[in-house]
Amino acid sequence: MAGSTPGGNPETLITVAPTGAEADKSAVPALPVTLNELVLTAKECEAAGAAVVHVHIRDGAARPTLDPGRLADTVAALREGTDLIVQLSTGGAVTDSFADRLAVLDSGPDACSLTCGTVNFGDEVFANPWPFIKDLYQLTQERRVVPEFELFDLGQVAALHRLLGEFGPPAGGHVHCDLVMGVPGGMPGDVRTLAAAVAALPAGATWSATGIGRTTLPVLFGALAAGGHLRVGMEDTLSFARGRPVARNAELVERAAELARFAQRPPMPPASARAFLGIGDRKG
Ligand code: KMH
Ligand code: ZN
Repeated sequence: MAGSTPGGNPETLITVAPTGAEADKSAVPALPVTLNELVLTAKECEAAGAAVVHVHIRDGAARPTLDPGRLADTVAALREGTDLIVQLSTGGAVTDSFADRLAVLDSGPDACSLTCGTVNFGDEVFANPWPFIKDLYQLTQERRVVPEFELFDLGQVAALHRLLGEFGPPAGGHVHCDLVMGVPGGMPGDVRTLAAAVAALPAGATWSATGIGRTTLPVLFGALAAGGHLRVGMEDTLSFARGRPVARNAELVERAAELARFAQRPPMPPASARAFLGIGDRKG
């Protein structure tokens, strides 16, 4: 399988996605929505073993926003407070315009998400038509922002092959994907589907996986067993165990790190993750 051990990476890249655009702060008080809450969360998650933070931000009323000033402040504050790789979401919320999603790159993140196709998203649609995908990809190349290819379905793997074939390698030269599994409307979060998706990835690509909601643990165990990397966080799951809500993002990172160590693939520190993903040091 592409990017698998043995012979692959002896460490596990852990990404935390602490907020997302969907959960409601009034229903989920532990969700980090202010800049302070986000930076504190990021620090705790770094201490627990995360190397990348996948960032969605909220406005003063805790609603999702792509406000450029807030995004720039967020990038600066995360860089000031942590060594984490700052990956801004270009997916935003399902209601965000393509123009606003492209403008996310103006905030100068280390990395960004880039979803490779449209997917039903519960009762909504997460729109990523080909013209938008290729505009965003070319912008990442121009701005030297390293994309993480988000794959919600097997057809999106085909779009990734097309993208690389038509426009060449990404900034940094390395292809890293994130399999987002278990979204209602996307690929299911099970090991059979995980294996099929990984087998279809471009040669030399590495990958993380995350399972939404109840698929979190099967996907986590499957990814570790197959030599993949991990994404966890309250964007993807709000339950730590049956009937027990997540109390803080860091406990999801702590669990992932413990299982990674148990699998003899300890968490990858941020400096190694930069080299692994082809991201230069922007702090120096
Ligand atoms: N909030 C979803 C509609 C991404 O961050 O790039 C899209 C999403 C993917 O979360
Ligand atoms: Zn996201």
